[in-house]
Amino acid sequence: MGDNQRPASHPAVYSSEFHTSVFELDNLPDAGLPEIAFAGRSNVGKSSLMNRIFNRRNLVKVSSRPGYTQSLNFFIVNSGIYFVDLPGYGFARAPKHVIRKWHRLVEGYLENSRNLTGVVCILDIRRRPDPMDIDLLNYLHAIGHTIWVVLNKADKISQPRRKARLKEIRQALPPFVSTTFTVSARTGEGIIPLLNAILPEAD
Ligand SMILES: Nc1nc2c(ncn2[C@@H]2O[C@H](COP(=O)(O)OP(=O)(O)OP(=O)(O)O)[C@@H](O)[C@H]2O)c(=O)[nH]1
Ligand SMILES: [Mg+2]
Repeated sequence: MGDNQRPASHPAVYSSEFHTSVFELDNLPDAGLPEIAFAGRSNVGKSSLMNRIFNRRNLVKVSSRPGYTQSLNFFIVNSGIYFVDLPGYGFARAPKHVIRKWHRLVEGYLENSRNLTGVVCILDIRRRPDPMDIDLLNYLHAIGHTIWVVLNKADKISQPRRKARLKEIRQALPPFVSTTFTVSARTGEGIIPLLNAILPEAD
């Protein structure tokens, strides 16, 4: 499990590598490492955000086609923590059996992983959180997970319009969400404050 031999792009992440893709709950890795999961609506930029954090162009597979990520994808960060890319929800055209499988896999993981430190819940800053987003947040809160709410694609909203967007989004979020992180996977804006929150003990 060597490092990337790349210059440190960020004070908190100095190495990242793909570990495994999990399609069945029986195959979850049992290394006992702490895990941080990335969840959110399909196409919101989960995989892109992870690439940005890793400073890798395509370590995590990205597609403009919604529903691209279908498995739980485990990456080892800084040789000691898993970042887990989850398949997105709300992919309207997904066949029913795919949606059922998503629920089994993702919920089974979220409810049973003993190593989950928290879940990064990603929203599109251009859109009001919808009932599926709110359901996910309430569900994670109910099962006791730490949640970081991230508003991605900030590059798509001009500075003058941001304040009103943030206000609208925050009003729609459940009251237990006290902080949001505005980021752009495309430009890298906001990534350092996010990492400082999710990796508090990083150098
Ligand atoms: N403008 C802009 N586009 C983004 C940003 N993040 C992701 N995208 C684009 O959004 C699309 C979806 O990105 P992904 O990272 O594959 O999204 P995902 O959430 O992993 O999607 P699924 O795997 O389908 O759940 C791609 O075309 C990305 O290039 C961002 O910060 N800004
Ligand atoms: Mg993805």
